[in-house]
Amino acid sequence: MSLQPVYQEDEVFMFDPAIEAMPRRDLEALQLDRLRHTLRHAYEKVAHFRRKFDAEGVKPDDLKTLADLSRFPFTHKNDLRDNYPFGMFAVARENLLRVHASSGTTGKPTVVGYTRGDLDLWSDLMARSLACAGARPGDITHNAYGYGLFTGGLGFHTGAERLGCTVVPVSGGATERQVALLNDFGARILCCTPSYALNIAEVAERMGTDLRKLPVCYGVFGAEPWSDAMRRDLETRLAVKAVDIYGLSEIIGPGVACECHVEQNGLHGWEDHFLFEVIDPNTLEPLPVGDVGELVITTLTKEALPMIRYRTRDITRIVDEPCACGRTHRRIMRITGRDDDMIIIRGINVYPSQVEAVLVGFPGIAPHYQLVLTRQGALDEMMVEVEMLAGGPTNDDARSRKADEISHHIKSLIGVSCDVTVKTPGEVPRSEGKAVRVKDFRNKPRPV
Ligand code: DLL
Repeated sequence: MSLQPVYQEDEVFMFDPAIEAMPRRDLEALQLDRLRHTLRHAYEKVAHFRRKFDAEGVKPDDLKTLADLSRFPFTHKNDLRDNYPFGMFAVARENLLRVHASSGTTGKPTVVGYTRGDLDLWSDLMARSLACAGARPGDITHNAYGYGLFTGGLGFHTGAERLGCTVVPVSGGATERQVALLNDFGARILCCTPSYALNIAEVAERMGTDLRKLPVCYGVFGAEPWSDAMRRDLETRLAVKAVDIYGLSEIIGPGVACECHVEQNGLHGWEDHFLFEVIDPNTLEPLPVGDVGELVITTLTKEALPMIRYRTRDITRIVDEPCACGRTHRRIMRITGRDDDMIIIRGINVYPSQVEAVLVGFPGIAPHYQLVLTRQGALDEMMVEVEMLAGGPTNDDARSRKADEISHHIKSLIGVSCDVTVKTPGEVPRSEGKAVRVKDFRNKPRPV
């Protein structure tokens, strides 16, 4: 296999330049028009929305400006569960070409569905996102997102085809084979969760395959929170540009927002199809652009499953600054975590991604970790489980010194006291999709 440059700084390439670089004024006019239509569609076709609008005393025609959206009720994940499986759809079931569902670790899964038009839109948005991340027509795209009810696999698959890429539909798992295929096929684009990318890198190192020498030059990583420290680590191990992509099944799947490879600084939210708000999760009031809060999304063109003010629980802020890539769609900054992932340790709020930022790159420590939560009386305790780097000292003494060092850093950087256990290499479970970062035993006994 020929050696390629680490990565090429390609020129900006937009899948849909007229839309992606649209002047804001035109974009907002388009949003208003589409929002009016969506509110009517939801009200007329979905009993749930009709009931909710009526209860709030609002009608679709009350929307005169984009700001009027704040008068309309929110939609929650539970609304989908309560209407399980098909009660939230605005079209007859026969008009759905596909359904996806969340894994539903708590309670019933949430089911989402797509008309032919929705699938077309999703492919376009994923093609747009992949191009934004650095993919080009003709690229080999290695897709290690899980195929199945999860939206990752098929979302990337149809989007890459729409862009004109050659897709390797490998799905998650069988990591040695992933390494062999990356080596043999020479993919330029790697698509998977950041935690799985790390797993692939580690297995490649063990197999003696130097991923840095392969043609892969862009990693399109998302579906879970990750930190800038993790980005740097992945960029070094894989010699790629690591680009963040965001989405959620209730809205469409991946392709709601994506970073550009030019700035790698916040994800362009595709505002011609989605309206983004950030609210204060306590007062539920919309916050000004730039403030940190919960992301709320309204779909503007979805047929089967219009979503009005969907509370994502994802914490972020939106920035309205020009981007060097020329796209005018505002950027959603890296999601720090979900408000339901937030852990309160002795009154201090902690997101797993903050702990990650301390651990990744810590001397002598591998970038694999889990947080174990327990409850002592009324107080929550957090234990951090990490691992020594392979090849380093693994005796009890070395590990306990390292644990003290890490605990000290977490205390000084995040402000929480926690116990740290440093395990031997390979002891922390590896991810093949979304990583399990938190093991929560606060309401159940911890298995021995
Ligand atoms: O995770 C869709 C997806 C697939 C996105 C592949 C990107 C790549 P769900 O399984 O419904 O859909 O999970 C959605 O995952 O509300 C966030 O909490 C989290 N999430 C998704 N992308 C990111 C990201 C897919 N880039 C939930 N950063 C969302 C942080 C993310 N969290």
